[in-house]
Amino acid sequence: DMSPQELAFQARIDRGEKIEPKEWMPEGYRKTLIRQIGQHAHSEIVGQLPEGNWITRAPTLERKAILLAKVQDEAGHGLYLYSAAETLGVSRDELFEKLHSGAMKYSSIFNYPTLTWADMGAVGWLVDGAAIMNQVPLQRTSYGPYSRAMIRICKEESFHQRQGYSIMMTMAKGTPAQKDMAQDALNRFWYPALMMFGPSDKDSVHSEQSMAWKIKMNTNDELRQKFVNETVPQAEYLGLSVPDETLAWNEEKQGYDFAEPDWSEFFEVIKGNGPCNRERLEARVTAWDEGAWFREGLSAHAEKAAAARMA
Ligand code: FAQ
Repeated sequence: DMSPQELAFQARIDRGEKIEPKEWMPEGYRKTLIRQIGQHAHSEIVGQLPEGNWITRAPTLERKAILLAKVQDEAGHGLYLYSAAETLGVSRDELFEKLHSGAMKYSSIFNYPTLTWADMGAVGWLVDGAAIMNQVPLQRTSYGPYSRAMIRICKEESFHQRQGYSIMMTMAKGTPAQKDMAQDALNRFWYPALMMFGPSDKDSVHSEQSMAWKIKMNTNDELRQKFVNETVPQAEYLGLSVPDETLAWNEEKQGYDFAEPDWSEFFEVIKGNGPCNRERLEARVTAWDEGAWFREGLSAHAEKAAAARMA
């Protein structure tokens, strides 16, 4: 039972209007956006860690420069998304505090380790590939600052996805040992990538309301299916095999039948018990603590500059 104000708000959403920061919105809409945009921002920042792990060990200067640029883009995406969240009345410090205390999540995928150089290929190809699949529809999301952030972010994500696929092509066409590394990376990242879309629709608590508000444009299962349909031919082109014996083209649904990820593993990872959860959070908290002197210096400088302007 919606109030007249809520009915009018829903009618704006249904007409495809964008909601802007200073406008009235239901508290639930605001809270859901802060949760989703905040978690997305945290994912970008924590997502720098698995790839940052390989910058010093990239095989060539060119690969190193490309990887460095990609990881820098992720910092930019994070800052862009924190700014979008701030327009909803939450401060950046509050969001960081919630990440560091474990009160807010970040994507499950970044709790898996990156063991070999081929993982840089698999992350770009599969993780950025899944990210794009989810984020392209979000360019049409109802909240103005979020949708505009997505437009810019998607352009960079598509470069990221291609750089990953380029690494996979080199590895898959390389020596037998390199091809084995590429296959191993695909084996380890396939199911975690499928988990990025969230739990199956029947277990997704937020989908229905978020889709009515156009905070989400598709269900988790819809996007997961789309990802599998697009990615399987890419694996075939590489001459690699998707680690799913049940994988089969289904003519009727014009899509692949595929095995679901192990959902108990997913729920463990989002509870904090994945292979790298502790290490990732520790790295973020340490970076925050060790950066205190720098933040203080910036604030002191800003105060001095403001005082000088007043004088
Ligand atoms: N990981 O009711 P739903 C990137 C949680 S891309 C962790 O279905 P919702 C780029 C969910 O929060 C990755 N938690 O939830 C990059 C909820 O718990 P809560 C980031 C997950 O929100 C690439 C509970 O499960 N992208 O970073 C996950 O409607 C390479 C119930 O689930 C985005 O964030 C998960 N995978 O749908 C960077 C996109 N899935 O909050 C570096 C925007 C679900 O009540 C390198 N987000 N949960 O405690 C979304 O589209 C949605 O939030 C979903 C989840 C689809 C992720």
